[in-house]
Amino acid sequence: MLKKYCFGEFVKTDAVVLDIKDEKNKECKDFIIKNNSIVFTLTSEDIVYGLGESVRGLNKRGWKYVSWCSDVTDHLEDTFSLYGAHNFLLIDGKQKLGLFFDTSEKITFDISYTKENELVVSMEHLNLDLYVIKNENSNEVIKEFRKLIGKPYLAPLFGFGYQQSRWSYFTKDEVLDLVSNYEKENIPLECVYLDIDYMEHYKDFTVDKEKFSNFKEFVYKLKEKNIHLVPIIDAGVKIEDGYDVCEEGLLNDYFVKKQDGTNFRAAVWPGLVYFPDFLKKDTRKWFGQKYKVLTDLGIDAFWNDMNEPAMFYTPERLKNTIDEISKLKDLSLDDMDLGVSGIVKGMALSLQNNLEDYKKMYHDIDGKLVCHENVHNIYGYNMTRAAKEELDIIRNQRTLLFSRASSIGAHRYGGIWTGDNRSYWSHIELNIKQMPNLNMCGFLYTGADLGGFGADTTEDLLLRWLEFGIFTPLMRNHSCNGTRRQELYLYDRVEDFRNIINLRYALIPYLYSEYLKSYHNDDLMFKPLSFEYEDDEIARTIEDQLLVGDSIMIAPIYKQNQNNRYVYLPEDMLMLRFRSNEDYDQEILNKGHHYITVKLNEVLIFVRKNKSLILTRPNKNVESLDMKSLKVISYLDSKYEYYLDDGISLDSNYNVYEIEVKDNNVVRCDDLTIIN
Ligand code: MIG
Repeated sequence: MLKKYCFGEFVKTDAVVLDIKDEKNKECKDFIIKNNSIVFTLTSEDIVYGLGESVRGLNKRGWKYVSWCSDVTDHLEDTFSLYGAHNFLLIDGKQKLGLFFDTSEKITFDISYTKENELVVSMEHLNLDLYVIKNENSNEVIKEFRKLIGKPYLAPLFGFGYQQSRWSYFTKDEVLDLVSNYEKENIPLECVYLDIDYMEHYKDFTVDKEKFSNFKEFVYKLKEKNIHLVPIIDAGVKIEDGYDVCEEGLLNDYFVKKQDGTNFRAAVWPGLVYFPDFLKKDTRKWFGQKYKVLTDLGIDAFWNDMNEPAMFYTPERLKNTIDEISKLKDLSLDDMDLGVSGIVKGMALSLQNNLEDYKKMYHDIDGKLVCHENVHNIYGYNMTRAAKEELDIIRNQRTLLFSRASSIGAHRYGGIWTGDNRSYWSHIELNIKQMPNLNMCGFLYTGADLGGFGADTTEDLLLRWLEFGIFTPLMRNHSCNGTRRQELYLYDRVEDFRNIINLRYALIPYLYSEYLKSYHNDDLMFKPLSFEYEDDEIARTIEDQLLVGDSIMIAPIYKQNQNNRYVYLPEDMLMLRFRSNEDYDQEILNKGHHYITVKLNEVLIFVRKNKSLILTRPNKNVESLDMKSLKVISYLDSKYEYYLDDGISLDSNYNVYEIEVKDNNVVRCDDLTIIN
């Protein structure tokens, strides 16, 4: 059952693709309205899933969250908002209730924070469409919700390869050096990222001619090796005479305005910038077509950054801050008290991403000026939409594309990565817990900065994180400048890293097939155990074991110096302990509690009863994988439906190959070759 309740008015988000009629004033027993809040009653047993990219657990109970796309480098337990505004919740109790709060405005979720048995959803003004989905079964709620919001972005198959990033690889030589090191160590490599320093003065759609001379030749040279370069595109457009993007934007009125109609300015990496008004169709068309500058040079992959939008300061605020602070300049040393230091610190810190500055931005929506505050959460979404819509026209095939800021709706246009995490063990755990919630909100092509973006990594953390990362569709190792380097060949355990990456490549047929299933069947690729083992009270509360696709369960290690972990099996399973795709042992474990040894170079995969895992022979890149030669590891008899498409066409015209195992023999495999 799906019902829609409309409250107030807000700028259309286009998050929903179905036309559902409003239940107008009809009574609904599922919630009550109190002032500017919608209140739902929870029982103590209810689990509340959802909110996609947010901190804390898989179960969101016991905290409050604010949907407000934020450029934040602290992903801590008390961080209210990250980069995404993913307003979907699933209450898993006796009945399952899916709730989607469709709005462009800021919204707060108090989930058993103020009162244990209440979910209170508040806004400054209740301007939203609330969709309520009811079903007996969590999987069915998700299916219905995903139908409501439309098919997710579909990544190219090469997007499942191993990707290496860093802020930044500064020159062509640095990139070539990286590539040759991966070659030397025989570690597969699919994509190399170009962070902001590849540009001329951080100007979008330019390439620094000195550091990256003959760029096209360079792109094609890497293409020959099947390596894709992935340049970053930032939201802000540098203000500079003679810079075509700036001049065209000015000429055609494509930028975000101030209330008086002049263009809004702020500073980001290029210095002063204008922000394209992505809420305008014309702006989207124009900006999206700009990607052609790079696709003409052979580029087929992009990441969109700083599109909350992030700003370092506005010129007005900086000037005002300097003026205010300089008023203090005649104070004597004895006057330098805490109050003065508080003022100075406070002003400096509030230069960045200041709400008052967002309130000074205006969008032109069908000729009406709309304050940015009311549409903030759909800004990054529309940048990605601009890129995707035009790239599809320009390239007529899949482009690898993902964004930092997003809200539901954006899932149709690109993937997302989870932003500036840190090399913390707790951030591996966060990554694990975010995956199912992101899938629920429609984001399938997603992943975290493996190894951690901020702070210095360690070899064991990087290895453990990759051991989880081999399951995430977006598998990218990225790190901040100034931190310890994270390229795999730099470490003593290079053989372990090679084995892990090879295992990832061996798993690509399975992962891609399960990804396609989630796409076509509106399912989760990463599922909490409760979705499949509903009546198992222990399984219901487990947050650090996940089902990945239909056949397997994983139990990653996310703590330092721990070569053992507790694993709960909701049914008998076949445990595979991989040291490499070839070197593994297997053991049948009974339903129940286990304490299992997992050495630093080992990965556990649990095959469910009457299911099978498929693997291929790894190779140096996705292009060279034989997706139709498969090894099958089955636990008892099984039938596996192998989904496969060409990995690059915009539409996924997929085939389903059936692999049937009976009495330890593959008795059916359609057109596939079975390997040992
Ligand atoms: O202000 O482009 O999240 O991945 O390396 C920082 C530099 C801007 C933030 C992104 C990060 C990227 C960095 N960017």
